[in-house]
Amino acid sequence: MGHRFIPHLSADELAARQLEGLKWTVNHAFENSPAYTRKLRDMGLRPGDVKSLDDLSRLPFTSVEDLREGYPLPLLAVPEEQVVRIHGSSGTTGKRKVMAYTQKDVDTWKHMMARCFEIAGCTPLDRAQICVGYGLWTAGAGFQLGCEHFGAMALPVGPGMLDIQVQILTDLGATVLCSTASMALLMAEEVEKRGLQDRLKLKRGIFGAEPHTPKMRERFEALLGLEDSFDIVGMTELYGPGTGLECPAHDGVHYWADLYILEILDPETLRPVAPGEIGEMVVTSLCKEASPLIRYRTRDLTRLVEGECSCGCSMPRHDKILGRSDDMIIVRGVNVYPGQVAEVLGRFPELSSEYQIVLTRVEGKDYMAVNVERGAKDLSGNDPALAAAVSQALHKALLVSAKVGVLDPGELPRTFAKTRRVLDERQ
Ligand code: DLL
Repeated sequence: MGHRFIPHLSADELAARQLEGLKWTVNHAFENSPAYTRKLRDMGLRPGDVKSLDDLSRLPFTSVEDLREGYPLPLLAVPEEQVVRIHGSSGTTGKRKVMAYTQKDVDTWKHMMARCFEIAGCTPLDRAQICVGYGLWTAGAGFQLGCEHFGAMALPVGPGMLDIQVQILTDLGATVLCSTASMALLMAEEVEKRGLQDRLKLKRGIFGAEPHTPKMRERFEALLGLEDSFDIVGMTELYGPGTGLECPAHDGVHYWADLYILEILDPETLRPVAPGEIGEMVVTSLCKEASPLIRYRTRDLTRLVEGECSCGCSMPRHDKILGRSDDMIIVRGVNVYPGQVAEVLGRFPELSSEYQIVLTRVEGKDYMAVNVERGAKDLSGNDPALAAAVSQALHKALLVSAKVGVLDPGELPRTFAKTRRVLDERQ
């Protein structure tokens, strides 16, 4: 099918591009980045040693610790005069991750983001309201670059500022909403509160940056009157948003395998998992100049989706991001992922999509509380019975006891960035 930004590549063509990019990346990193020269030498590798794609498995891993060691410009592989931009992650845990970009890196990123607008079915007549942070965070810059390069009209509002958001939504008739999943929910609830649904022209949502549940998505799709919405993935280390996008077939996320190689590895053994199994995403960039990535361990968990997609895009797919290996919390010796809690809550139609896990320690013992919200006011009534049923279901799924608190709709905190689901008060 006629994509302007997404190339249609056969498996052989893709493999040839990957090999060329891998060779270039390893040579570039070896020659120009002292951190990589050390790493590659330690493995007994020299430039020119990569001869086939199978040689990827001989390359050393790069981790978040490598980024921290090289702070503030980790892995830098170009002279400073070629660096035109930096971006950084929010840095809520530990040091901020700061990555450098050359002009070519910025251009690759804008192309990658334009592909996302293309796959989402946008046209140059679309008006995209960009409601994410501009600044150090990659989100605003990424959507902006991609939208303009694609040729649609960018409405760069930024996050929060609900009065301005609804004004631009209605006055300028935005047709595409670009935001985090949390901001999409916040906007949807605001639109409902103000009774503005009939005045919106929104058709599509491109939302991501954090995990979301089907329930959360159903709610903002319904309240905003979206015809369709698309999960967008990305990370600061690999340019920013737009490393992949869910397509209209909604059967996984197409990722740009001509720009980076994705391996799904067992986080313990660091060997490939069986096809279709869940593992850690490990990425190797193929044309990133300023901060190349060789087998970067993202900590994100997903699986590959096999086969061809009915949407006609030849780029391979991974499942949505199911969580992060460092999201795991340990309660009384039991491993718990927030996503598991979300999944259990999804089975209760009486509840909204929102939840918060609070961990405390009393006299050396861990306690887990899970606060949830009723989906609508008129569902109030038998909260103790509902709390008991949810608690029982959580215990069955997690093998941990949780004290469940049922709150009023909208009582849990809303955010326009990424929602923090776990409050660990044990330290
Ligand atoms: O969150 C980039 C981004 C902005 C992506 C806007 C999409 C939209 P970081 O702040 O570096 O970059 O965080 C990257 O966020 O490793 C995942 O753990 C998580 N993440 C990103 N997108 C999704 C998603 C941006 N669609 C980290 N679903 C990643 C689940 C996501 N998790």
